[in-house]
Amino acid sequence: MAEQATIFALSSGHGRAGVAVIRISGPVAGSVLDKMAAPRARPRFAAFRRIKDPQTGEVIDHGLTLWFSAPKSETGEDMAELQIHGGRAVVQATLEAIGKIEGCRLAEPGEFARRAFEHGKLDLTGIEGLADLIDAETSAQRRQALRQTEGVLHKLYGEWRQRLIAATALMEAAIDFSDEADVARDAVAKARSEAQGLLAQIVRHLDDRNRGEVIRDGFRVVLTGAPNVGKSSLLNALARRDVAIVSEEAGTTRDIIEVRLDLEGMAIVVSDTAGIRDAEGKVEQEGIRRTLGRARTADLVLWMVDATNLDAPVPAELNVRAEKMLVVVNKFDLLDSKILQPLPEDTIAISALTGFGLDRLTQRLASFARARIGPEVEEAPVLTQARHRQQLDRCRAALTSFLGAPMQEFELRAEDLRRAAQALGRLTGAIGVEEVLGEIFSRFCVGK
Ligand SMILES: Nc1nc2c(ncn2[C@@H]2O[C@H](COP(=O)(O)OP(=O)(O)OP(=O)(O)O)[C@@H](O)[C@H]2O)c(=O)[nH]1
Ligand SMILES: [Mg+2]
Repeated sequence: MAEQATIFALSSGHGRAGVAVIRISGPVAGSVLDKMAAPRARPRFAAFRRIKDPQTGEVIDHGLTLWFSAPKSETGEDMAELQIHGGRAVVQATLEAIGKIEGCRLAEPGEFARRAFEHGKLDLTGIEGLADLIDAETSAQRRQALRQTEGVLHKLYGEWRQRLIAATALMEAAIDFSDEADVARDAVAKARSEAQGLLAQIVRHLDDRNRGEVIRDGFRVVLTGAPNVGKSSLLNALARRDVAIVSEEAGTTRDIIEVRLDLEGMAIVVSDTAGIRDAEGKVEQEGIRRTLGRARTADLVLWMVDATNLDAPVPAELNVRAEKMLVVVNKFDLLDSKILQPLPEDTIAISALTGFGLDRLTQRLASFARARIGPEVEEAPVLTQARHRQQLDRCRAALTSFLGAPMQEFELRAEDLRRAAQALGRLTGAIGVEEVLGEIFSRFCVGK
């Protein structure tokens, strides 16, 4: 293998800051320290040094330096880290100085993570967990991503794959000893019972109502109602900023507008939509089509009505199951409190204008989300990504085929098990994953 380039990048955020962290990984990482911040620090100990330009000797900054020799580093290669002052000019000059050293070049997005993967420091599920951890906006997302970087999925899927490989070996033994009926029968029986046990576990793991994906991607709430009931006003009130246009003109909103909220540590994605009515205009009709589509995939649909027109019926085309629907009565401020009529049961009264009832509404949203996500169980790893679900589905299909077909066809049945194991290998990155690597690593920013 050709010697890898040494890569470097600003790993902390861009822009003015107290401290900036520059990471360097690859074969000449140590000599970067020798040339710019000598003497080199003891491995894994911080050392305060002057940081110099390797060509002119000019002092660029003072800062902490760290040295990790391979393989005990995040990437598994020699690595150095400079913690310098976070001014733009300091960072710029330091990056330029490192770039002058032979063998060094700026890292591409995700390249540090990719090297960690290539050196076996993390499997693919761990890398995906790392990307999720960096993107995490709520505490539930953070906890889930952290568990994944710590290897819960890697361990689970790795174990399953080992069991499948062992079962495949049993089928191969059956092929080798096919003229000794007893031995072959025994081996097949063992392989079958192993496959049955695994299939049950995988089915249970898949049948989780997408909990992990909801934590990761957010609980989806869609605001629907007739035009002018105040959907956009409610969105703005929940977001505490002016995201959507509000106007007394009916049919204002056409495109779907989304905001992400953090409710009690859970990510909630609220979408404002076009009001549903028999619209004439093509644009508005398209808007309504999108509303209905979004409502179909939502975790919860809010049907909003105007307090002064409580009888507005839910349109038939908004075909949502009752347990996924919450009726919200808006513009409560317009009712004369003396002639308050009782509200239909299980509805929530609010005023997007005055803020009345919004606390109660957000509490209800959070409790819907909590019910959907379920309690966070530390030990039981949950599926977090569609990519994983896809490979697990393939594994399940191969196992089902294994168990459903004639066992005498040893070769074909061994092939079923091999396919099942391959699906899990693709999941963790143990085999044939070139096609997904680019996509996974491009999610990272430069410096990670
Ligand atoms: N009095 C009162 N007026 C409100 C309230 N919420 C919204 N409005 C007013 O109702 C009108 C329509 O509000 P929007 O938020 O644009 O309604 P919408 O449901 O998004 O309407 P479309 O986008 O046309 O479907 C605006 O004039 C708002 O100021 C409320 O709680 N009380
Ligand atoms: Mg609107």
